[in-house]
Amino acid sequence: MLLPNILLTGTPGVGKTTLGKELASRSGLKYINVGDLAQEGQLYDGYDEEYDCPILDEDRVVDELENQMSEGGVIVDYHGCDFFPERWFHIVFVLQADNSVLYKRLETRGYNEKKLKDNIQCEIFQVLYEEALASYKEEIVHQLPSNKPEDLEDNINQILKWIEQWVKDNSS
Ligand code: DAT
Repeated sequence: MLLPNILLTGTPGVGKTTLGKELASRSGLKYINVGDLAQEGQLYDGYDEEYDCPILDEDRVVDELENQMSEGGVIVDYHGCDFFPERWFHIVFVLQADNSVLYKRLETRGYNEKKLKDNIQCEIFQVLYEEALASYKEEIVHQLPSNKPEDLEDNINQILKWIEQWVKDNSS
C-alpha cells in the first residue's frame, strides 16, 4: 500500500465534507462520502420513522468499499465509525465544533427541532469521539477543532504533513 486511508468522522455539520474535499484536492487522495455512496447505490435497510431518514445497510457499504480501501489512498467521511473494519484506517480524525457554531450550521440546513437537539447533544457528549476510541487504537484517534476557516487551514496543513511522513515511513 502506497498511500494511507484516513477516516473523518464527527457529528453532522462539524465540517467533515469541507475538510475531506479540500484535503483530497490538495493531497491527491480520493474522497468518499459514505452518505452519498449509500444514496447513489441505495445501500439502505429500511426506514427510520423517528428520525425520518433511511437506515444505512452497513454490510453492503463495507462490501462496496472493500476493494478501494485495500488499495489505499482513500479519505472516508461519515458521521459514524463503528462498523468499518478497524484494519482499513491508518488514522482517524474526529472533528469538533462549539455548540453555538454547530447550532447555526444545522439550523441553516433546516433541521427540525428534534434533529437539532439530538445532534447538539451528540456533540456535547462527544458521542463520535467515544465511538472512535471504542473502535480504533487510541493512538490513531485525534480530535480536530472545526469552528473557523483558520481551523480548516490548520487541519489541512497538519494532515498533509502527516500523509507526507506516512509515505516516507512506508516506502521501501
Ligand atoms: P459535515 O460534512 O460534517 O456535515 P460540512 O463540511 O457540510 O459538515 O460543513 C457544514 C457547514 O459548516 C458548511 O456550511 C461549511 C461550514 N464549515 C465547515 N468547516 C468550517 C470551518 N472550519 N470554518 C467555518 N465554516 C466551516
